[in-house]
Amino acid sequence: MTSKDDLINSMVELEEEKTYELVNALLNEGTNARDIIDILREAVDIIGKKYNEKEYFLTELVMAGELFQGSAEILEPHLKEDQKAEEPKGVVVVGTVKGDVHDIGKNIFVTLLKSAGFEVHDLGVDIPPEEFVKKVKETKADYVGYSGLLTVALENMKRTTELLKEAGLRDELKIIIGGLPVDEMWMEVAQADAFTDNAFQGVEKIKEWAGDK
Ligand code: B12
Repeated sequence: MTSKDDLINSMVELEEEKTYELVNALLNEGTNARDIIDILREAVDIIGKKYNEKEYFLTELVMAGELFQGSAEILEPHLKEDQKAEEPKGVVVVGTVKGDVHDIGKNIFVTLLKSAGFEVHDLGVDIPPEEFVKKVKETKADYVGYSGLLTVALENMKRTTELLKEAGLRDELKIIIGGLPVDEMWMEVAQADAFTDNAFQGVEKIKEWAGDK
């Protein structure tokens, strides 16, 4: 039997092949794909601590991001929920706000949302407010998700909502914010409708808004 610690160790050591092998092994042994994502996140936290202690550097953090994304691709088919409806359950525009390039968490949220049957437009990272507004108009989005891990992200979340208001789009939309530091204060400043530091909860929130609980 593959243990959770084997996967954590292999990810922390940034062993690419071994990490993918262990992800596959855990899946084959019946471990839930969501639980595997949680294990990987634990490993990223350890990598982050090593970075703070100057044992690891930016290169290692970037590699960790790539490993996480590669593992998420293996897990994606196993995250699919029962999808009877052909029509998407709603249109969601997602992006990491201007000034911030962290995208590991955002990518997980996007993967889960697609798996849950939503049409998702992922803008990427370092996205200026104007680009959110343009995409919301173009896609007639129902929901918007801002991701941000840096303290400076908050100001740009706020600015994005203000621009959506100016464009007359805010009332038709529900906005959710996500990322490690977000809390109720962030939600209020960003004038969002919900916040979470957990991608699964974020998807549950959007499903609730879409009337699909
Ligand atoms: C990996 C990492 C990086 C990588 C990012 C790689 C990538 N492709 O994303 C790189 C090396 C690029 C990086 C760069 C920097 N980083 Co960095 N980084 C991290 C680290 C270690 C992990 C972040 C992570 O990916 N966690 C794992 C994911 C899965 O968790 P998550 O992001 O929280 O996402 C989950 C939820 O929050 C949620 N979620 C996320 N987004 C969204 C969106 C929505 C809509 C929803 C619903 C949910 C949701 O879903 C996810 C799963 O549940 C953190 C420390 C830490 N332990 O968190 C520092 C950290 C975030 N970084 C930090 C800093 C300072 C930087 C740099 C400024 C460093 C530098 N000196 O250059 C640069 C900034 C560059 C920039 N302009 O953005 C600080 C931020 C401090 C602050 N308060 O502002 C942290 C906290 C480290 C620290 N303690 O100092 N970093």
